[in-house]
Amino acid sequence: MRKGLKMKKYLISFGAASLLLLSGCGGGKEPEKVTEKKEAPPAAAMDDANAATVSGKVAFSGDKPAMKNLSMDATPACARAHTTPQKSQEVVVNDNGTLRNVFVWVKSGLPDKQWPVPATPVRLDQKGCMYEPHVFGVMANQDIEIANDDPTNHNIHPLPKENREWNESQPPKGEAKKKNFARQEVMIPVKCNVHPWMRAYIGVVSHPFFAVTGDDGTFTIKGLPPGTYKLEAWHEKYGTKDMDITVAPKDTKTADFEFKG
Ligand SMILES: [Cu+2]
Repeated sequence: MRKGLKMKKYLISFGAASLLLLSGCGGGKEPEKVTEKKEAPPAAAMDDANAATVSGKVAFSGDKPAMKNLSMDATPACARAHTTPQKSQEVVVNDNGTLRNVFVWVKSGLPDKQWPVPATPVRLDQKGCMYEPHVFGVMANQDIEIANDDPTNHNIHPLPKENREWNESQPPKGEAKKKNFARQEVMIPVKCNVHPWMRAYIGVVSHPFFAVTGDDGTFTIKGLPPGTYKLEAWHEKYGTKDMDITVAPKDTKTADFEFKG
């Protein structure tokens, strides 16, 4: 009787262990990167045949704020890189009345799955003592390649709340650094300890459904599984706006946002 019970227990724990092993194998090629989670969620199969697309534009209304010129006089090497004064990128209103550098992402509604992490890094340049791009997205655990194209030292200092903070200098034309953030965090501000005007924002997302508005103020998010989602648009000065959206298989939906100055 007692022996039988023990055997049953053993069988149950063995079953649980093999399940864990199986789900571990399903987590993708890079199991070492999901060690933070006790149990990795199952790998997401990208269903391209049924994928939906959400696109839209981010309008700006109200008075367009005047952006101040950045003073780079403290570092002549930075000032020399520009023939005209550089403006703060805090608010960039495009010629067509849209807002640039808005980070749009699927905030909730996706199944809890392990989305494939792109092997290609996202590049962050330091050029003329400005970050390029000013706002960008990356998947959790995807590499960010940070390059210094300037003849001066920079000191890259991301200020995360959910991820590990770090702070490293990079010599002129120094070797590119490869970094990544393990946890979702929208957004992580980045500053340079040498040049106080330098600022970038990184959106770290656990899935690939995000985009940033460019010089036409539009964004496109492709490959979405059919479902109901909360979209969020983030802007560094004007904050966030949410929108609920439902997409059917192969749907193409429009989601327009507006921020007021
Ligand atoms: Cu710098």
